[in-house]
Amino acid sequence: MSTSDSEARQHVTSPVIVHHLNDSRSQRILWLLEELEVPYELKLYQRTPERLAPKELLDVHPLGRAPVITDGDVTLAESGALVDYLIEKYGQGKISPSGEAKVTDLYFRHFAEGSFGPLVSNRYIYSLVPERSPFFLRPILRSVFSTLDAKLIDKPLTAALDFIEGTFAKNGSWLAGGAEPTGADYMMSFLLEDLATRRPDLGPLTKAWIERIHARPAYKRGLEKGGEYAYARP
Ligand SMILES: N[C@@H](CCC(=O)N[C@@H](CS)C(=O)NCC(=O)O)C(=O)O
Repeated sequence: MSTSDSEARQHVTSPVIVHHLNDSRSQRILWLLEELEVPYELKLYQRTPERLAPKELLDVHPLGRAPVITDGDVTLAESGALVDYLIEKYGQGKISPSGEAKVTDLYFRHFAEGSFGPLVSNRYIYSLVPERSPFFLRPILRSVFSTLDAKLIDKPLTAALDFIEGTFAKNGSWLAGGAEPTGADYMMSFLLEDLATRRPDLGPLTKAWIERIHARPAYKRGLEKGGEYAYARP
């Protein structure tokens, strides 16, 4: 059997299970698997009233967060690792940028959870803490966290969004350039979708990119299968 026959067979009999949490980063994994046309089984987990993952996810991975996949004997968490793993194992060369695009793709795959994600998450947490506090503390906590946001988040987040907008101006439809999304777009999707629901001043090219993603049939299939996902409906 040739390598490509073996890859094709592997493709059809993929034993991938995605442990998917509603309203979460695991939506980007469903989008990727749909684009790659890899069959997969979905196990759905519902966030608790505190918006945390349910304890059942701890049975799959010691950190109990989404996304996690199991693929035969492999159990893997961390969406950047999953995007790389799935593209390498099941991509059949469909997502293989080269030259400058390869470097840009590498950069954004790491920038997403390494630098950009913490800014997005911290902004969310800073807004959440006062609202989840006893009512008599809220005014003071709002003031403290809004000062923290202004000092620690606003400037780097604005710079990052300008940089992302500039990347679209340079590279066109997708972050690394080219006619199809690459790992960079899968990795950045959840974070910019999330931000779009709370920060309406995203650049026009960034907004158009989100709409381009939402219009893709594979994205829509993933959304339908994954269920509740607040961020696809800004
Ligand atoms: N950097 C990790 C982040 C994982 C993460 O924080 N996932 C969130 C969902 S978006 C989660 O499971 N939250 C529930 C919890 O922390 O209990 C990744 O990209 O996979």
